[in-house]
Amino acid sequence: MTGSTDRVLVIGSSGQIGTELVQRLREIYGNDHVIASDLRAPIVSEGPFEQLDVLNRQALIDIVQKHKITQIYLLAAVLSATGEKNPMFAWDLNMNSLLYVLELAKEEKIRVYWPSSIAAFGSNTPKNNTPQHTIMEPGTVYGFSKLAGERWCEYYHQKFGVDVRSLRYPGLIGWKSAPGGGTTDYAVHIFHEALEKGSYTSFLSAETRLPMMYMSDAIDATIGIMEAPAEKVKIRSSYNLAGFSFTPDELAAEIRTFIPNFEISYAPDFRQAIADSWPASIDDSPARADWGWMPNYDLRKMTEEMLVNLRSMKALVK
Ligand code: NAD
Ligand code: AKB
Repeated sequence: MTGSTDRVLVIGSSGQIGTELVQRLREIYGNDHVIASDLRAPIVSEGPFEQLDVLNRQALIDIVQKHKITQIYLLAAVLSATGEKNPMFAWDLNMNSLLYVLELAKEEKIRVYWPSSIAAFGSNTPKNNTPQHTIMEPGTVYGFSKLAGERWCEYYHQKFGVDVRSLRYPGLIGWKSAPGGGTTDYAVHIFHEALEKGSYTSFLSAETRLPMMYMSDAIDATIGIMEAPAEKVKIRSSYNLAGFSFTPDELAAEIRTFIPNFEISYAPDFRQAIADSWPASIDDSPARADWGWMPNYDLRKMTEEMLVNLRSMKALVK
């Protein structure tokens, strides 16, 4: 359990997940116990923020020591689509940030959260109900970095006793923050454009089925695994995590139940090949059995919450 003496550092706090995670952590542990950090300043800040380039190793060490950090959530990364445009940079950021944090965690006895992704799987992986342990062989630099990162996490746990915990997130959908350059980003963009224009052109084809999750469930899972007793966290590479799966066509049909005239068209680009190499659905039974993971949202509930919240947010900024 995180106690009142814990001090949490979130690296990459201004991104899609960080924005919501910091809010939720601060509601639970208090503003001053959660230090946000990123290259970019947050849009709204209700607690301490440190500007940090995580690749500046000394700056990272200084912040950890200054705030007497006991837990790190490492979210800074280049995602799948952006990674294919600059593979060397994606590898550098995604790998070195993790290695710096794991080394620091070893020295300072810090608990670490680091996310993997469904991108760690590849086109030889069983596509439906993808098991926890199976063929991996990712096809993107982002995917290589996630698979290698998983191996490093398990290694630091086994060799040095580092308390590192990880989830293989599916595509995440939320209304509070924008996605940061992934293949699943269409599933957020579609809601904005449905409300603004009544239509959307998808960069993935109509029948592309991918595992997805509402952000609120992802945050619950993240805090859930970090708070679980250590002995319940039996997998120290990364746990499969599932919400629900859908295609762009099915998501459009669901949006039409709220916006009947909504229209979707398709213009697949380079992201189609990435999506085609990923699973269509995930078996997350080990996460459910080991530390009690259970999602709350399905496609319908997520769609309704996205449209209701984005509609009020857009009305406020008009
Ligand atoms: P994001 O791109 O929205 O946010 C990443 C944040 O990291 C950005 O705010 C960026 O400014 C910051 N950052 C980049 N380089 C940095 C540096 N050198 N130092 C400090 N900060 C830096 O990404 P996200 O969607 O919030 O993803 C967070 C993590 O979750 C990543 O590891 C990602 O691979 C993983 N993940 C995300 C999803 C998803 O659907 N969002 C799915 C699977 C896994
Ligand atoms: C991406 O599309 O790159 C991410 C992910 C599933 O890792 N959303």
